[in-house]
Amino acid sequence: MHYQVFKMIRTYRAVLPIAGFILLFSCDNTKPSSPEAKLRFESITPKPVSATMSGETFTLTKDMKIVINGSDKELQNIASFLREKINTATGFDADVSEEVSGSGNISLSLDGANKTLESEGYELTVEEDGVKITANSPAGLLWGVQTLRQLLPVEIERSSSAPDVAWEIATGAVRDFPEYSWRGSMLDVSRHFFTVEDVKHHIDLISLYKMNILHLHLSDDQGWRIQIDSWPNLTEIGSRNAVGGGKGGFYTKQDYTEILNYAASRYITIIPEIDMPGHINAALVSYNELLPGPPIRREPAGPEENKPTPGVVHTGIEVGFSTLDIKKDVTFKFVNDVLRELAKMTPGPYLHIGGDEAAVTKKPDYIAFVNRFKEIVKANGKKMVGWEEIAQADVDSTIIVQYWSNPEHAKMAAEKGAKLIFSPAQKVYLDMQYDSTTKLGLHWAAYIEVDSSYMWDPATFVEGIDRDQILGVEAPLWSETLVTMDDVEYMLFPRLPGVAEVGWTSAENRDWQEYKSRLVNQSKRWEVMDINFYRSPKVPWGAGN
Ligand code: TNX
Repeated sequence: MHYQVFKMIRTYRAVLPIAGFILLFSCDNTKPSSPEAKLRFESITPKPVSATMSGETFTLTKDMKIVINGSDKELQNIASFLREKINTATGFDADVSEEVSGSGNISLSLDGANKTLESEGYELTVEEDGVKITANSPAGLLWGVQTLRQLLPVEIERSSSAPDVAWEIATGAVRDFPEYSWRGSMLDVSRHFFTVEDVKHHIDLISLYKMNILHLHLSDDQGWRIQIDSWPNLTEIGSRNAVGGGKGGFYTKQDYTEILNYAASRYITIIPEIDMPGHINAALVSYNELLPGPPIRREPAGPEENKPTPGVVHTGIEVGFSTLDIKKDVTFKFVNDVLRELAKMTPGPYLHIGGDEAAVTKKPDYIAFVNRFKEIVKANGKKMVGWEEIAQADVDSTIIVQYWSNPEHAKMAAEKGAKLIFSPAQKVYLDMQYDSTTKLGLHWAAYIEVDSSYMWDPATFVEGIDRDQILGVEAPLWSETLVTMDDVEYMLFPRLPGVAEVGWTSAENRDWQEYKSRLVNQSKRWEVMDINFYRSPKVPWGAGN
């Protein structure tokens, strides 16, 4: 039809104004979705509850706006996040506005979302003349924005403007909400320290895949990483080193607040962990009075024997040799002070007290410790989280137990009515090597290839646990062998998006064969983001990788 009009114009120049009129009003402007735009729509990760395409194209143009329905601060923040991404990559100067005018806009709304989407869900509609995202909560809206980001060409991830990109999105609708409310990543900042900037980067990485929990392992035998005013030596001495004798470090309260604020802007809850009563060497060597034994200081053995040595922070990677002493009053002064200060600086509802691998704490002492921690955490207005071993103590429905290795502990926790987080070491310990040739990482639990970390279901992983008791999943990243963010990225990618999907997408909706082609598409984004990832032979990355 276009060609005919064209011919008509050529032949009958005299009727040009009429032809123009016809062209303007009868012409079909519809542009079918490009194969690339379709592929992006099909590659949303984690996989949404539903996503259907309608075959046409929406294109970002320089006159676009981000329209918000109200002056709500959170709405504005989310809009600014999107604006920043779009303007940086496109070179446009899109505004955030409360005025609805023109077309080609992206509108964000906290009104009118379907209640069945619950608190974290969103609806995203892409039509030829605009995009609309609605949600019941700011978190849901951000997840919708993260989906939109994945629908845009990968150049949207650039840190400078990309010329000549057609900013096209396939039209269609996404309706989405998570399977589990706890979708976490844990970063061990004790064995090696990671700066505030590193942690922010980590937050950016997990947010792209809609994770909402960042657990910070703030203390261990090898380093104490958080300022505690009432016990200054914890950081004065206890933060000096890292595994292998490397550079230590710690977060001041101000640093910690900066991390919290950044996480909050991405709707991520920080779970701070102080590991007790074992894994406590960094504190013991900072304060002699905490050393187990009689109040008169005994002569401790040297670090080569793995005994706490005053003033010397352990730099090896062996575990299970340190403990607090339950008979000492000063022990509970310490625990009270630390948890009180930590509770005060943490707005979120949880404190993680560790509780793992207390190999040299006598069993009755261990149970008494956990019961005391429980009371102290409660008195500070927080909910206690602990590694699975705490299931041996008096845990109840107010307690969250983090399963990592022994199914008996998980069952015990469930029988006592506690809630569970699933971090099975042989599936989601992302410090595990991919295979025997991986240069970084450990392998005591397993070699974990990308397919293995994806193919499991928290609801059936340990028999006999009620789905309702499972809050979700968390992927720990222990840092004995990880020094730089490049190392961190290499262990996270490509496994982390898969763990995020285990938490977000129902088991029925997940399939490795289908998922692995989505990963290929996601990897193009990682390349633009300069993420250091493992080119697993399990994934058909395609040419150029
Ligand atoms: C076990 S799992 C640990 C950590 C180590 C990790 C190394 C758990 C609760 N404790 O102390 O860093 O293995 O993979």
